Amino acid sequence: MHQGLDELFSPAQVSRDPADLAVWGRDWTTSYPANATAVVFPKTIDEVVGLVKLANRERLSLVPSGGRTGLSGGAVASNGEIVVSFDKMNQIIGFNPADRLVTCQPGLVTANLQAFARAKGLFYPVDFASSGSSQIGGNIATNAGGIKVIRYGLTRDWIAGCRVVTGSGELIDCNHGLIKNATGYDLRHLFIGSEGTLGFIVEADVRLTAPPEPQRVMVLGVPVFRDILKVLAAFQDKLTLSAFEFFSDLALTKVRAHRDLQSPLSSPCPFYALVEFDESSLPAAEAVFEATVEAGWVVDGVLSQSEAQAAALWQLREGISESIAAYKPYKNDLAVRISDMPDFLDDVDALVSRSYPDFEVCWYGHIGDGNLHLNILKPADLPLDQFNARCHEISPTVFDLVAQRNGSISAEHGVGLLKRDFLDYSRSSGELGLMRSLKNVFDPNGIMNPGKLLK
Ligand code: 2HG
Ligand code: ZN
Repeated sequence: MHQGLDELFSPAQVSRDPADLAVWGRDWTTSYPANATAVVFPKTIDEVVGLVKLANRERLSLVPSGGRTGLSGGAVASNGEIVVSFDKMNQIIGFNPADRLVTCQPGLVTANLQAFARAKGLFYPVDFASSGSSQIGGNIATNAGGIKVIRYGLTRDWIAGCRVVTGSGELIDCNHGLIKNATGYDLRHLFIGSEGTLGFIVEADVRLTAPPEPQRVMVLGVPVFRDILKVLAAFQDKLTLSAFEFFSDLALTKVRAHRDLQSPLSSPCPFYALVEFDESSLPAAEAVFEATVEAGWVVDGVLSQSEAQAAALWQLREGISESIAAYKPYKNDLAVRISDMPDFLDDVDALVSRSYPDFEVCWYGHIGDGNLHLNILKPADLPLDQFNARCHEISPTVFDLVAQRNGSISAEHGVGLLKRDFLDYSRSSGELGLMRSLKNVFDPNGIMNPGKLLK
């Protein structure tokens, strides 16, 4: 089957082994079956060009695959597609200290990029729980966010250039690592966040920066949901934050049970905020902490005294997603402006408590970026399809609350398959029409990750 693949690649670079197809045919989403025809492992850009040309000639569908840590089904192959894994294009191929640029292949694991930057006395600030397996190409294709966005922005902000093989098999070189380049449409930004629907990112120039001071972490107990925003404003008024995260007590219970972790405070609280900042801001942070206690927004808090303690506090937040995976959670990744967040929280909270009195609802996320992760946990005795059907019934109402505020139905997890049919809650029909036209320009035969992002 697909003989052309065997002409293009060595036997070690093509697999049709069902065990491999089951692994490379999916990401971290649980609702879509893996059903790939083959997985290929290109080693060079030329091989990717050859593959895309072959796919155009023979009308083969290609699904790009990085670390497969996505949560929206963007890298799932359910319809007999060929998975294109970048696992064998995983090297750093250049470093220029004067430009502070690393040139890397798309399969480079995020944590390896972070470690490389550290070894050079520099810092790659985009970080998330999946950094040990996610790959830079996938991060770019989804414009990955994570836990430091409040200070350092998203993946988009760190990509100074990229080489891309478009859906018609043309290799283009975008922006060449320049800081300034006012020569018209910046195609680089079209590919960032395009979820493999326009082309394959085959090389990237990633910007590094100076490392921050040592960091301190506080975890605060906040009894009232919307008061978390008052706490955020109080901190932001007095210091620059590296992170401002939150989680509910239910989320804490799950992560503690899963990883056998200590409770951060002496008694439980309905919500917690995790604040990270430079060590030199400690006096300011302590003063803000006292003011928030006096105001009645915060009831208790803990401050890291060592790097190990900071890491332990971070586990309470970063381990949540993994700790609830076994509950087959129905995921929402919502964003509104910070100024809209207090009322949005009230409305979503009221809606889910009304709609799901019998379900556990797990709240956490990057509230400092206006981004909420709302995970509805499946009761053990409810079949998955019935559970998903019940959640689907409410989704339009949740998305209405998002749309009323011009928010986003996918803040950082992408659209993939999971949010595709709801895209019009966040994008106008005019925008969707233009997005489809762009897709046709870059991928005229519709071979690039078909069915993802756009119908
Ligand atoms: C996180 O912030 C990740 O932990 C995963 O974006 C969120 O599992 C989720 O819903
Ligand atoms: Zn997140």
